[in-house]
Amino acid sequence: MFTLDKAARIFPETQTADVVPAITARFRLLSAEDQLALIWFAYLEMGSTITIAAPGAARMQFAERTLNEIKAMSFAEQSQVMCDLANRIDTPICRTYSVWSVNIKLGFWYQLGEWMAAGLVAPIPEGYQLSANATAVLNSLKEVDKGQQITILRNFVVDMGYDPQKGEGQRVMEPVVPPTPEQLRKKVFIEGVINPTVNNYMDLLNANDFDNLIELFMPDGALQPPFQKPIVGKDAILRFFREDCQNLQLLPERGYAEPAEGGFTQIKVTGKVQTPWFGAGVGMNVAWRFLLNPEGKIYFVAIDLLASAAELLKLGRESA
Ligand code: ECH
Ligand code: GLY
Ligand code: GLY
Ligand code: GLY
Repeated sequence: MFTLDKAARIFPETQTADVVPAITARFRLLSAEDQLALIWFAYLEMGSTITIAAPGAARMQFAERTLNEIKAMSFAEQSQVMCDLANRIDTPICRTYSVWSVNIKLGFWYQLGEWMAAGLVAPIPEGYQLSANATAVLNSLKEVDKGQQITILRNFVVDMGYDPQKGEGQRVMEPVVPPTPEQLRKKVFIEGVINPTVNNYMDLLNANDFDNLIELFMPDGALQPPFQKPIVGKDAILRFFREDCQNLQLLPERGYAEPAEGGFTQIKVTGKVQTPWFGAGVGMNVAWRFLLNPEGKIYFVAIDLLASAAELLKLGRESA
C-alpha cells in the first residue's frame, strides 16, 4: 500500500527547479546588509520587466501599526529594524512579523520598498558595494527565469523575523474572499486527462471555493507545495488554502494518467500558475503529481516548480 513517502516519489523523473533552494541557501550565508541590498537591487531590476500589484487594504491593515511605527523612526533605527528582521533577532517587531501570513509579509515589504523609494524610509546607502559572494548570488538570481526569481524572493521574505514557536503558532491572515459565483466560473481543459477529481481540483481552487475543494481529499490526504514538506490532513490543508492560496490562477495544459497499485491512479499534469501579485506577467511552469484512491479521492498531490519550460512536455513513461 501507499505511504506518504512512497506517494511523494510518483513520477520520479520530474525535474524541479533545484536552483531555487540552491540560491536560497547561498543567500542565507550573506550578512544582513548584503541581503537587504541584494534584494533591493534584484527588486529594482525585476521592476523594469514585470509589474507587481499593490496589496489591497484588507491585507495591509494587519501590518499598518508596525509600518507606522517604523515610519516614525530615524533612518538609523529603520535600518536596524530591517537588519534585525534579516538576522532573525528576538525583538518585538521580529515576533510580530513572524506570525503574519506570507502575503502580509510580502505586503509589508512592498510598502517599505515604496517608502524607501520615496525617501521616507532609510534607503540602501548610495554606492553600497555588495561583497563578492553577494554579487555572485545576485548574478545567479538574474540568470533564472521569472517564476523562479519570484519564488526565491518570496523565500527570502518568508524566512525573516523571529518565531519562537517555529511555525506552530496561530497565524495572522487576511480575510478569506468569498468563492467566485457559480455562473462566473470557468472550467479548465486538460489535454490527455479526463478525470473529474483533477478537473474539480483546478476549477475549485481557481474559484477560491476551498470548502468544496477540501472534500476532494482523503481524511489523511496530503498536499506538498513546491520545496516544502507535505501538509497532512484535511484541517491543515484547508488552513493552507485559506491562508496562502487565494486568487491563484491555475492554468493546466496537459496530463497523463496511469493505474498504480491497489486500485490507485497516478496522474501528472503540467501547466502554468499565476500569482495575484504578478498576474499574467509571470507564468510559473509547474507540475501537479496526483495520487488518487480507488474512490477518486486525493491521497497525495505535489506541486513542483519545474526546472524549465521543456519539462512541461514530459509527462508519462513514454517521454522518459
Ligand atoms: C525591498 C528591499 C529590502 C528587502 C525586501 C524588499 C522587498 C521585497 C518584495 C518582494 C516581493 C515578492 C513577491 C513574491 C511573490 C511570489 C509568489 C509566488 C507564488 C507562487 C505560487 C504557487 C502556487 C502553487 C499552488 C498550486 C496548487 O495547486 C496548490 C496550492 C499551491 C525591495 C524593499 C524584502 C516586496 C510579491 C512565488 C506556485 C498550484 C501550492 C499554493
Ligand atoms: N516517467 C515517469 C516520470 O515522469 O517520472
Ligand atoms: N503560495 C504557497 C506556496 O507556493 O507554497
Ligand atoms: N495584490 C496582490 C495580491 O493580491 O496578492
